[in-house]
Amino acid sequence: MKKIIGMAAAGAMLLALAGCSGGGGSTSGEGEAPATEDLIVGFSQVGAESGWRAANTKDIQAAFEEAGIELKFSDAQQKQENQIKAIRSYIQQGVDVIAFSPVVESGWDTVLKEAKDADIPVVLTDRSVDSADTSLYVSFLGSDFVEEGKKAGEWVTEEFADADAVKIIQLEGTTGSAPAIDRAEGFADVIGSDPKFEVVASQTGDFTRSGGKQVTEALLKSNPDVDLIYAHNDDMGLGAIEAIEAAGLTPGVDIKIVTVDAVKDGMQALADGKINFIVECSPLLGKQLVEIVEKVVAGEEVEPRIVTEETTFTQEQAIEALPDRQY
Ligand code: GYE
Repeated sequence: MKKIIGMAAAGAMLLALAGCSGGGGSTSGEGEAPATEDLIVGFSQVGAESGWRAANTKDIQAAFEEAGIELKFSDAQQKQENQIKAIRSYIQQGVDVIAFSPVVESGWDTVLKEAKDADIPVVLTDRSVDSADTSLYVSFLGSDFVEEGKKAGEWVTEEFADADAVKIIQLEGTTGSAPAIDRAEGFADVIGSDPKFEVVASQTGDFTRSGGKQVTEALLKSNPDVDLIYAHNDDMGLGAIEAIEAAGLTPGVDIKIVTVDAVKDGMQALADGKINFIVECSPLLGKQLVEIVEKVVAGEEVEPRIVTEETTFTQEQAIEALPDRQY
């Protein structure tokens, strides 16, 4: 941290830039930008709830290793209190930058203010916070989840163009998380204008395979005539497949399934005809996160919002893409 402070004061220009990006800054000291091998970044991960998360963790750890930057890593096991503890510990240790993927959207202002007061820049990866004060973090790197929900909804309107009535079960992600809120919103935005679409049940499966299975098992009992399951991630969709098969039905045929992520297991199920459509959400954020960290500590301006580029997959496209799929 001392080195960042020194570096930020190296010239008026640099100072101004550090101020712009919301990064730490000071008015005293002199020196060079900190050497990569001296940097320490603290990262607080959501957990290990899904294939997406596993790929994201692996990619971030690999990118920092390749860049020669020390990464302190902690797994919050899907609990906000654990993330707050981890962030406080990184502040105490005086790391150069804190990065984290917030499990839920709200309740971060106090701890983010503590980081700001300690002059430690914070980068949000993957999920956002709902803090009104956007100076509490320097950048948010991740997908546009509303857009993902819209893409799922658009596929559904085309797929069921000729149907008169469509009953839908929605498997929601972790309650209060940005992807659960936004994927529900984007989907509802698109299908909501046509009354033939009815969401007969919507419950959280916490982004896990077992959650998706349990919720689907229960919901199929009260809604045996459902036409479609919209799962906020592949893992819950894969759990739903197990529940549908256990009920003696054929996933992808009797009940259609649309999911988000496009991790290998999901893509395999899509290629096998058990899932009908997947909206991609890329977990490969490591390289971009390293770039942001390097810019922030060099006092350069960083984009406040960096949106991940992603596509969608049909069953045919999944068969083609699978052999080269990285995650
Ligand atoms: O879609 C899901 C994971 O935040 C984008 O979290 C991420 C989501 C991802 O558990 O599989």
